[in-house]
Amino acid sequence: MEVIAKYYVETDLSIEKAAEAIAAEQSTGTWTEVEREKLTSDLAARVVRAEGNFAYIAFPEELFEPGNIPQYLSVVAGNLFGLGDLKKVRLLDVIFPQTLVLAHKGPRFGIKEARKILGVFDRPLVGTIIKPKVGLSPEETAVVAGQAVRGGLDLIKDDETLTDQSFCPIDERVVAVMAELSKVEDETGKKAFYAVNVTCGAEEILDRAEDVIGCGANMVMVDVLTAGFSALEVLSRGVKVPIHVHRTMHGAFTRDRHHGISMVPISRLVRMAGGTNLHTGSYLGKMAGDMEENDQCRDALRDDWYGLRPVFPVASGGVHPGNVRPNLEGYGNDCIVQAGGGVHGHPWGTTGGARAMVQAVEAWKAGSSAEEYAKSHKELDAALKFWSS
Ligand code: CAP
Ligand code: MG
Repeated sequence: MEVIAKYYVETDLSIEKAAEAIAAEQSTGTWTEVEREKLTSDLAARVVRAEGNFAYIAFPEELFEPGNIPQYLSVVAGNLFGLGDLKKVRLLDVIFPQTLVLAHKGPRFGIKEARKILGVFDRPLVGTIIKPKVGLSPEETAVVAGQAVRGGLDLIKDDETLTDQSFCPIDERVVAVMAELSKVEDETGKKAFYAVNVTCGAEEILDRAEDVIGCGANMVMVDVLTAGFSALEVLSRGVKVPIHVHRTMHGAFTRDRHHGISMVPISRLVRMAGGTNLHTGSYLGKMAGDMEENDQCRDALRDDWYGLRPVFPVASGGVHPGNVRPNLEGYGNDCIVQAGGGVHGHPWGTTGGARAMVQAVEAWKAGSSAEEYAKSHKELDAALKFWSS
């Protein structure tokens, strides 16, 4: 079997020569002929197709160490980006054979399992990011979380830069937030996840996750691109809670459509490594994105794939009740739509913003425009007026 990688390439060489250069550099070759290369020909990658600006390279499966995602990336997304003969090159997708996919357990908690915990089956999940993103005390964080769940939200998450800083020790934050969420559940029956950001060094991340779960956490979060895919996989194999995967730093290599790495292979690797939710970009928000790529990420996360559990795509970044609809039209029911400023910046505060987000999702489910639905839902009406001004 082979691993097939698809690249976009800009070069002054012929596309065939450029494809051959990628195949050689990423398998058995280098810049000049080496006598003993003949001994390794069974591991040589080959050019499957090269035309226009696209190159398809087939790598022998034996080149890959099963279970070693860092090594997979060193092959398909390694030195090639530095080859002088390539002016621009972008890794668009990677198709792994079943044996390599199943060298990974995938999500312990997929969409179905996460929904079962919440008791929410028939609509997108709605979440928020605690804002301000840093600086609140554990108690202040808990107040915001409680207000959000009272407004009907299913998921509260730490922001990507909040971990265990002196101003908000992680254990104290988890204890305070989970106590507040439990109080809200007792009063309202509403269950919610609190995704605690356990991002830290590889030697410590599992201990940190186990520690916060011991404090009552029902979900952990990891910044997969700064912590690493191995950190995610250690978590998914080690802890028995769903994992929210943030992609901060992705913009360094995903946003240039002609150079870097698409979110599509990242999505496949996050599913293999066991994430439950993955930020894959909003269809209309503040972050630069590509709708077609969002679709491809959605499908990579949710389509049948050798039995690996499906993963929630997360629409986030500049989302507010007035732009929920295009995100749900893109991702459909099995997604998470979340807003930070779009909840806490509501004129009536966090609970009002949460209710407005929930109402925007209800409007989509009912096939109604947000404007029409707002006529009978005051928090949504206030949000539309506030953010349209
Ligand atoms: C959103 C967010 C998320 C972005 C990341 C932020 O806040 O918390 O990190 O969603 O982008 O810090 O920007 P707002 P992406 O809702 O206030 O924008 O989801 O594209 O990875
Ligand atoms: Mg953030």
